Amino acid sequence: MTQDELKALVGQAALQYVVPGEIVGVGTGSTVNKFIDALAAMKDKIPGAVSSSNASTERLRALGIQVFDANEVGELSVYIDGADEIDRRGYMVKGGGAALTREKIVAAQSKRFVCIADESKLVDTLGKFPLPVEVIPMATKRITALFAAKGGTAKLRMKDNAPLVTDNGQHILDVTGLAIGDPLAFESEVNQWPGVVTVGVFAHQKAAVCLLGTAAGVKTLE
Ligand code: ABF
Repeated sequence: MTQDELKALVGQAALQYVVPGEIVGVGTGSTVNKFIDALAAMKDKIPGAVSSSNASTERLRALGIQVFDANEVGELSVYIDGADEIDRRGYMVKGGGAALTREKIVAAQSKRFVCIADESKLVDTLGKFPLPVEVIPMATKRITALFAAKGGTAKLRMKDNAPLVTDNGQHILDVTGLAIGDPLAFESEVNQWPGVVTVGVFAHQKAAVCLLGTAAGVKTLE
């Protein structure tokens, strides 16, 4: 099976976690796009979705699924999103699509995080994928130095020859050279550096379930 087919497989499998009659939290990325496409088949069974990015909002609306503002709704029963890396404990690195801040907000608003990913995302230790960190631009230099002290190299993410600007008007640093053995402690520490908007380690908002697309079918890790 191709990687695209594996993504479609888990996108479809995630439908079983959507609670009829309830608003669903929807993440961002190519795997989630497969989920959104599958969700169209049950759009009459749910009031709509809360979305973690402008891109997902557009896709949901184009399929006739209503999108609610996070402030208009209460706690969500489930949030479905992809990951750049996930370990067997459900800890993840996210933010390759630059939507990490809104993803963490919707994840925190949800009782259960269901991660959908192809098997290439499963790792023993987080950190091989460059860690995305959304930052306030004036703090970039200082945060780069703080990561250097941990052995990491932070690079400003660019788009069309200019720093990429997130949906929240901020910048992204991608940090290589880290091995994140204690994701909970790491997330807590980096979170309190002034100028960090969101660090792409999702340990406090880890996945409760991971639907992993493998050549043998969908594997459920809980
Ligand atoms: C989002 O999309 C992310 O946080 C992660 O960066 C990415 C995964 O993308 P894909 O499904 O395209 O691999 O969920």
